[in-house]
Amino acid sequence: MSRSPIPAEPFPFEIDFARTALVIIDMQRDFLEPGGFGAALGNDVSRLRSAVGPCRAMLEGARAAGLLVIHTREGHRPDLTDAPPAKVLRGPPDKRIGACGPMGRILVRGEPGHEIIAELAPIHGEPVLDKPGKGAFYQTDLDLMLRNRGIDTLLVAGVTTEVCVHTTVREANDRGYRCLVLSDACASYFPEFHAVGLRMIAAQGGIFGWVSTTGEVLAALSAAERAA
Ligand code: C5J
Repeated sequence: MSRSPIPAEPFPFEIDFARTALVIIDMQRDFLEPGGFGAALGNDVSRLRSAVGPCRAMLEGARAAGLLVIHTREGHRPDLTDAPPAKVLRGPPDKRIGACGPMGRILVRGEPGHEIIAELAPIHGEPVLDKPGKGAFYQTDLDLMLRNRGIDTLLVAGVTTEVCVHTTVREANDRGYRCLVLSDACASYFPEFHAVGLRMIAAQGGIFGWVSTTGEVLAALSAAERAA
């Protein structure tokens, strides 16, 4: 596929879609639905819904164009051996990681709450990466997967903007990947953190990466496909 500059902050983003993957961060029931981890922390989970439609549109576009799509999930082994006590021992015991909630044990792999929401369910051939931390590179084989596929550019979407999206973009930046964050396909429980988190990525000449929208990326993808 040819290169098409995408309008972005802090400046237009040159992209080679053949070297690009879509990474959708933690669009799990535990974060987006009542009764999960996000709600247990006292958050209004409805605030994350705005990202679902744009994520879905980007997912469909990426699938149609044959891009590598990687879904991540934050969560822990049922015995919690991979969950640092400093992460678990917070808040009331009945709302902690591993406690039983309406969607099963909170933030535990294999439980209903750990699954990706139905609208964005992975399909055959799309790797699902289980991660114990905020960043998608921490204690996972993401870097290996990307390098094996010749990927150097990431389209990043998901939740939450200032936590797992930000941590992943920072990790990717340090590893030499170019990240384009899709502003409308990310969301936070705190709208002000979402806005400032995106500004932090693009500030200082793009200190961590670039920020654009799903519509701009899909338009560039269509143009690249037409030119191919
Ligand atoms: C959080 C995440 N917010 N996926 N995780 O704890 O952003």
